[in-house]
Amino acid sequence: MTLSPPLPPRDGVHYRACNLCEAICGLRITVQGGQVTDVRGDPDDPLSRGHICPKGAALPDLHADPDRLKTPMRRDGDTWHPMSWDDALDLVARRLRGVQATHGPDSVATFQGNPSVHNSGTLLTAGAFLKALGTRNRYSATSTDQLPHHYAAAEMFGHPLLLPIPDVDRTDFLLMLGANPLASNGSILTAPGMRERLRAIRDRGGRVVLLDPRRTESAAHASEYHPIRPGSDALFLMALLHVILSEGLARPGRLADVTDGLEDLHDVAAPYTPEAVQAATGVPAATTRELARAFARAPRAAAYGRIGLSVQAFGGLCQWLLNTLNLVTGNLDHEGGAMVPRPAFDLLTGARPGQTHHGRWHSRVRGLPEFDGELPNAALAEEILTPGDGQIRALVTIAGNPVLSTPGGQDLDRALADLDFMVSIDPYLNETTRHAHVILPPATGLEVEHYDVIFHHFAVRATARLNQPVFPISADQRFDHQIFAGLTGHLSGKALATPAERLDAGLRHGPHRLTLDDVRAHPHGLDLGPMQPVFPERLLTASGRIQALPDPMRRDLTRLHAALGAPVAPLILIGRRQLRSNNSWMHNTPRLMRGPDRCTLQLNPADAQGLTDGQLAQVTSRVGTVTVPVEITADVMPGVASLPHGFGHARRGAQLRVAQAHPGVSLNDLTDPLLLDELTGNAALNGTPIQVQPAPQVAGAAPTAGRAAD
Ligand SMILES: Nc1nc2c(c(=O)[nH]1)N[C@H]1C(S)=C(S)[C@@H](COP(=O)(O)OP(=O)(O)OC[C@H]3O[C@@H](n4cnc5c(=O)[nH]c(N)nc54)[C@H](O)[C@@H]3O)O[C@H]1N2
Ligand SMILES: Nc1nc2c(c(=O)[nH]1)N[C@H]1C(S)=C(S)[C@@H](COP(=O)(O)OP(=O)(O)OC[C@H]3O[C@@H](n4cnc5c(=O)[nH]c(N)nc54)[C@H](O)[C@@H]3O)O[C@H]1N2
Ligand code: SF4
Ligand SMILES: [Mo]
Repeated sequence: MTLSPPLPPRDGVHYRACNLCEAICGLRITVQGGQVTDVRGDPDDPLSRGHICPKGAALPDLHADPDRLKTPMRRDGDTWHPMSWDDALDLVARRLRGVQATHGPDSVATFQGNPSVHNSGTLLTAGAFLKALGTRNRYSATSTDQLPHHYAAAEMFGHPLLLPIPDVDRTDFLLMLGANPLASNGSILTAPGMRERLRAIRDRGGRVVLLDPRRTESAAHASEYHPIRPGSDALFLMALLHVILSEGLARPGRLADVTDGLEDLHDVAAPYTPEAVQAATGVPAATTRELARAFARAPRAAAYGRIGLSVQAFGGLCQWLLNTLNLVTGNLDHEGGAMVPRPAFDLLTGARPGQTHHGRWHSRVRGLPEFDGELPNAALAEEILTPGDGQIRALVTIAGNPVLSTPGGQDLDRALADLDFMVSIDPYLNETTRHAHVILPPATGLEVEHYDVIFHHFAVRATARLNQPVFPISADQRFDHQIFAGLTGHLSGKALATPAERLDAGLRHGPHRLTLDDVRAHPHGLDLGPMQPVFPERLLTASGRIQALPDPMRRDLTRLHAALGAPVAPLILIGRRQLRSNNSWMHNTPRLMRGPDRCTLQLNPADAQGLTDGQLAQVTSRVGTVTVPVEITADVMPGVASLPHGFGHARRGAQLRVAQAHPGVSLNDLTDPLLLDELTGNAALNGTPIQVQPAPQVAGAAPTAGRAAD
């Protein structure tokens, strides 16, 4: 097969937002002679105001990556053959329906990864494909990520997307736990340029307090940093609540009239004095008391916690407690507190009260509950590997690399090799998609039209911006939405509305009554103003009231109480994000991989056990062993080790030449699929007990950090 040549981009300056992470920075991209010659932040973007990070600048490299796939590929043993789109879509639909005809509708599973929410084409069309497929075995990155946020929002406010965002631009006190926006650029907090936004809080006399087991990049920009033991945050937050309620500092304000359960919080928090939780959290009782009083007395304060508070054993309780602290201090739905954004394209338009579901069905092997139509992905490998009625026999992956991103990834790696059929909608042949029988590679990055449907829901300021493609695609390429439209057509005969049609309709019905043309006419983005109060009007609980103490949370407190005196493992592993990584998938970009290898195990000097900086250590958990260089640093607290996720590129059969030269090891070869937040089913990726020892010396062998795990 010969490919049609790519078309050159139009010379001149292109404005579009970066869709790689949640910051959605406006970019100014210059093209000369068919080449991108410059990428910088767009100073006229009303949200990002010129911010950019190294990944945004690397978008042209992603575009030019010789390893990126552009035409469908079919695997025959270990060799891959290109095929036409018509043949590929037809083959995939036939094979999926064939497996379902033999083994039942749920024998086909789906996994949706992170970039599917960063691409409006995928987001607005993949749902119809999943519906046509009709399986209950749906999985996504949500259950290794923000599921506890959704769970708490659904229980307290009636919808998983009613997520309060810290109003960082107007607050006087930001209490931040388990988030590192200086590396991640913010999450469930679309506020590009957090360095400047944190500085502005301090400059106006406010306070930024960070609690994290690791003194992170963000700690340097906080007013103060306190180490906290992994997984103990719910105890710490309970102690804050205890002080506020027992010292009469609660001021829920106008929302008290529309809230149930406020009066029960006092008794529930009673056992959690700062002194009682001190040993478990590592935070001195006096510090906790002072923080509680200062938070309650600050004119405008916001409590915010991200991945560190959701991918842990008490994720659901943590997110409930953060909302509750904001609520009892009068900061929920209040300027400078935590507010629910209302974007121009509003996914909640038309949502009715009492419509959020969970626990309608359960996973077959471990009985884990569904939430909003999805099962916890900690169950995926066992659902493939455990024989019996209802076993998964085929898998569709969409924009995901679960072999590297889900707990016990090596089990999943083994499981995928066992499937009757697997198809991946993904532009790369990576650690996961190498198991596929067919890869359908979409156009991506600077080639796609994109309107951010999700992250405006989490943005500190309402804006609207349409991304026009910089590069035209060749006749052989397809967009995600074309692939899903094609597959849906084959499966059900249904035609899908295009993303542009959906966007236009959504904008017209949204709170700002815009059209896609209105947005198109503003290449730097339309500024629609700061967040506004939305409660009680937008509450979607069946009662129409806020639930301050939902029953599932009340029940889960038994588990939390048991953690108070529980023994702690001597060494606990947590994850780490790095500015120049994007989960598992941008390690193939040379300019992001320059410099020393970054996949190191950070250990406090007290835990070094004779290991010296750079020495190879063997790290073992209940589920696996990896060999990785150590970095001895007082930045991690004693008893805690930190390893970045998304590495582990030594597995054979992928086509990622740059990444394979810096393979590192996969954190998720150590994380344990049995460790969950039992309330929500979210994976507890942070908090894995490990042992560390010097790696055995192999005579004559050069040290390598990677592990050929195949
Ligand atoms: N231990 C540990 N594990 C973690 C985490 C952690 O903190 N610690 N973080 C978790 C979190 S928060 C997340 S979100 C997950 C992320 O993990 P996944 O959701 O599995 O996502 P990625 O690893 O980013 O892989 C993204 C895939 O999407 C493909 N892709 C990129 N652009 C496009 C596109 O436009 N269209 C399509 N169809 N595909 C595209 C890439 O090639 C890549 O294969 O990892 C989770 N895993
Ligand atoms: N550069 C870059 N940016 C990214 C990503 C990326 O991979 N690279 N991934 C994107 C994605 S998918 C997401 S979801 C977001 C995540 O965004 P963030 O949540 O801001 O990401 P992290 O940097 O992982 O920050 C989590 C912090 O929690 C700490 N932590 C771990 N365990 C605990 C604990 O038990 N308690 C407390 N208090 N802290 C704990 C860790 O040390 C870490 O500093 O980032 C997004 N942005
Ligand atoms: S911060 Fe995120 S959105 Fe902004 S340039 Fe970097 S990767 Fe892109
Ligand atoms: Mo994520």
